[in-house]
Amino acid sequence: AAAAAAGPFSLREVLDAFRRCVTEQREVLLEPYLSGWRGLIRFLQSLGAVFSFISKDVVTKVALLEAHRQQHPSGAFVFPPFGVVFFPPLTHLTQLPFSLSFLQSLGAVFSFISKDAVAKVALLEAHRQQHRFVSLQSLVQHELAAGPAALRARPDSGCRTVLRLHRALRWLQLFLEGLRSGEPRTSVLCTDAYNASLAEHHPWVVRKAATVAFCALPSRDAFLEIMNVGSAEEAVAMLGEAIPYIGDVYGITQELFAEHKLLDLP
Ligand code: 1PX
Repeated sequence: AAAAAAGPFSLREVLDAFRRCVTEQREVLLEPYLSGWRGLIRFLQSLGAVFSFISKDVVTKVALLEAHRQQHPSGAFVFPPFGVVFFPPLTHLTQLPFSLSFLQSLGAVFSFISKDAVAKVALLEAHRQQHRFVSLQSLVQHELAAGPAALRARPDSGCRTVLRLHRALRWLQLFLEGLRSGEPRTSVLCTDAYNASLAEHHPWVVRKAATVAFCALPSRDAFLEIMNVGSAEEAVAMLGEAIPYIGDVYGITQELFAEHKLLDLP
């Protein structure tokens, strides 16, 4: 597993992890659950790397132009303005005025999202190892033993952390379903999936930042390619295989949290 974690992202590995998650007794195993998340995070980090690569490249070019300008103060070229104005509704990045600070802030949004997910996965991994939890069910049972009030008061509980990832898993399920459906505008897919899942749990400023960053997502074809499972047809076929497993994990978790009234843990 350690060796696999070093390679490039592949949807296959995420599919395998979520497939291994659910036991015959309908328990959700924590080890594959967290492996699946690690795979997803690597994907997100590669998106972040693209933005930081682009913005570094722009920084270099801007510096070069600035040097030219200073050398020839009477130079003829006019520099594009660097302010950013957001005009919603946006559906694609090209609708935005070009700006370096905008590119950098997109990179920052994606790295913020992946840092948050990394921190949550690490916290859960620590809980799992400390208590040798095998399943999500045993984690919930253990934390509930102290009483619901004590659980609600803990900002680092496994339950509230799982709940955050659980909501994000719903986003993933919807987004992948959208990709499979054939809709080419990934920004629309991503925004719709987000509005139907995570958005209601996020404050206004996070919703706005996320929605703007979605406009910069790669095309559907690029997504199918980065999934690393072969041709576009093969990628779509694998999505068809993966979505039910993800849906199953989501459904069992949802039921478990509803049963114990944990769906609104602060
Ligand atoms: C082939 C497609 C694969 C796509 C894989 C992408 C993996 C996405 C992983 C997203 C993980 C997001 C976890 C967010 C958890 C969360 O809700 N955290 C918030 C609350 O936490 P707190 O501890 O404070 O209660 C926290 O405030 C963080 C918010 C960050 C903004 C989250 C926006 C998430 C948008 C969904 C991901 C979009 C990624 C686009 C890539 C396709």
